[in-house]
Amino acid sequence: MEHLTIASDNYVAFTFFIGTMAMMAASVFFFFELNNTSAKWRTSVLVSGLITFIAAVHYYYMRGYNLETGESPTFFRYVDWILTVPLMCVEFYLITKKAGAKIALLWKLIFASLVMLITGYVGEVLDPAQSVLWGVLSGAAYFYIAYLVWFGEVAKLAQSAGPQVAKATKILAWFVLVGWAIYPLGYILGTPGGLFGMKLVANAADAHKAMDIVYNIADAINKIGFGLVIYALSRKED
Ligand SMILES: *C/C=C(C)/C=C/C=C(C)/C=C/C1=C(C)CCCC1(C)C
Repeated sequence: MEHLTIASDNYVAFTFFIGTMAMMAASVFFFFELNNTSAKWRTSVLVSGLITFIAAVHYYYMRGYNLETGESPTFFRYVDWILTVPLMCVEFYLITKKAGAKIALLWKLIFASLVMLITGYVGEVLDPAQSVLWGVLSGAAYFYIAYLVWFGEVAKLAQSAGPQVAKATKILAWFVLVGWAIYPLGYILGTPGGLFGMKLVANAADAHKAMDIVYNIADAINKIGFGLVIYALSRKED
């Protein structure tokens, strides 16, 4: 069998490798810190750990796939997102539950996140010729989630859940608005439709590389950062 090493200029493989390590380290941290977490916040911190753990397993796989084939592990990327993004919705639900969040709010968030991801997958894999259309549909679901956490039910409930929860929810809302917005940038770089027909990376192979690097950076920021905000909240309020 051929022995595969990461070439020093292979930034895609490098970010898959660093992503694997970062997700593993974050998972160990969240899981071990459960011992020092009050009962009130234990489920939230556990979910933070599950998000990074699921990502660590996928990253380990995607790292190997990318190294062996040189291609984008798009299918496993989306399997990861389909598991972890709804878990981030669970985080919003858990921290606003004390202020009276209903299970219907959780389903609304999960439904919107599934629409966002399924339409994104269709645009990347099943119907790339119409990638702009699918990207716009996905973006609409994304804006709905951003609306819920900035001005809708999540924001309102967080306001009545005490200053610490309100503050943490505002930081998480910034993650959704800025951190999550990195993903459509990767999509625009990597899909044939580009930005409403304008291609930012001409060569298809380079486009996929750019997309993978952007997605890998976004995942590290959003999964680990999101979890750390929840962790910090669990320290301030026990
Ligand atoms: C841990 C993984 C996370 C937080 C993934 C988030 C993914 C998105 C916010 C993806 C959004 C997309 C659009 C808004 C339009 C283009 C297609 C997507 C799926 C890349």
